[in-house]
Amino acid sequence: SSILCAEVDLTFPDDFMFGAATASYQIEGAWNVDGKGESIWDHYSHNYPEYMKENATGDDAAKSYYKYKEDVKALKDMGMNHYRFSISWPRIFPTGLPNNVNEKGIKYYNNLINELLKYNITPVVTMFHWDLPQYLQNLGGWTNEIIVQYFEDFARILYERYGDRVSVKWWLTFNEIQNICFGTRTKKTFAPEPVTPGIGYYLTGHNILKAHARAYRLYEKEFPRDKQHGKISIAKEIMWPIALNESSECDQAAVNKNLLFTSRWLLDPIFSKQGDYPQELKDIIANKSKEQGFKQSRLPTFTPEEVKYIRGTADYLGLNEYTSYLVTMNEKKGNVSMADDMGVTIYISDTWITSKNSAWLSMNPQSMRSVLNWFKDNYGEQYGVLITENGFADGGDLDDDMRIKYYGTYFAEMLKAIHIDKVKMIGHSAWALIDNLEWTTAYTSKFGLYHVDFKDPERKRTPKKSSYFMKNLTSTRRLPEEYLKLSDDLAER
Ligand code: GBH
Repeated sequence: SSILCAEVDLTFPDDFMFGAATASYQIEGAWNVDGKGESIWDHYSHNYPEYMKENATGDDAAKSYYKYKEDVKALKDMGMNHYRFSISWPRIFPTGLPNNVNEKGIKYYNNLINELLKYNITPVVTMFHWDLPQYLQNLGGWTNEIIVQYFEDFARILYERYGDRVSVKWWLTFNEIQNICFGTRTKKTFAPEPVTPGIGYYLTGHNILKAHARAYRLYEKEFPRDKQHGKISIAKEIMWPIALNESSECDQAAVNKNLLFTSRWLLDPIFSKQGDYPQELKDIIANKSKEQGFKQSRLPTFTPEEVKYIRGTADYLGLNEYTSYLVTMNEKKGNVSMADDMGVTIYISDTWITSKNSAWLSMNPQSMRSVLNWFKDNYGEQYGVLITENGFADGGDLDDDMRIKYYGTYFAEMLKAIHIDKVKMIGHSAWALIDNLEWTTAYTSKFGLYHVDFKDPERKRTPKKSSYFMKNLTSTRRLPEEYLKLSDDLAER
């Protein structure tokens, strides 16, 4: 029976999955151990140390390659049902090509999966969380369509070697496609280093959509669902845009334009009934391209067969949901880039509580409910939603009260989405299980429910206060009432 409170049911449905997430480059270390090949993040951090905070690298990171049993124990101690982790492609195929399988790499993830299964923790496997084999990058990375075939080969070996265990059924092909595209925008914030904004940017998204669909269709064809019971999707990041001036029609238009360029661009081809890129997006980029002297649109086109092939290639939605920003229209002409095509400026309100060294991330719990409703209204209510990431950054203190407040208020809004708005939720994965390398921000911004001592060669893990909050949540399956009010207070800011 549910406990009702201030008219919001504060209990989590019985089948709601609690879990936590990580990604290979951010935690594993052992960058050149046991036959692993070089990834673009190894290459980038070694060759452009000036772009990494404190010249850090992921060479050792949290040493999860050696300490994975401790990571699993942390999940178990918090009473969690699932673990979202990613596979390092160059650990499996050192060059990314399928002609050379690294059995030691295969074994590492088998050990991890078996350790999870010992404790009834369900694996949620991300195939690609940004650590592309450098060899494939040398071929042009995601801008060369040849990679679609190589991604299919990579997906096949994962299904073959890991999909045999029934509880290995939650797959995510890609983490945050748009962020992979951002790798073409400027060398300073993201690997790889070739910078081709406005062209490589769209080409990257285009080939990734094709690669995703290939992995999905491959599963349908070669891994019958009566034998493997997989559910496949992507993890999409959606930051919720809010009109800078709520009564301005122009700012309202900026909200829609922002969603068009950040989210509908990649979601419509997979989740919409008609498939393909939105017509509005095609028109804007075609017109811009023409104005700029291009003979054709910088946005690549799908053939009708490709539209059909990509449409419907998801069994649920993986959602990385962190925060909001304010948007307003920007008519200034800039360089050839997605930002210029979109023509929207983004602000963070100085009344918001932002997180340490990750200024883009502010505490905006309402973004959770808004995004969940937006997705349902746009793509239908048939898709269950698994929150694949959600979390707050700080300096790494064990007394992480801000993180607790963040999770408490975001869960409050999620419960409203579940019980009031009838959004079909699968579960929640906290980012992150342990402190890790936060990409170029490296070790200056910490997201873990567990502290990792990066000065200690043993990388000792210690539970933070927030891990006890999670433990309480998984055992009571009920959110303490105070977070409803705390969330309302944050909305006032
Ligand atoms: C997720 O990405 C990632 O999946 C995960 O690996 C990461 O650790 C986690 O979130 C926390 O950040 O160019 O200055 O406007 C989100 C990472 C955040 C990267 C927003 C790009 C834009 C910053 N992204 N960011 S900026």
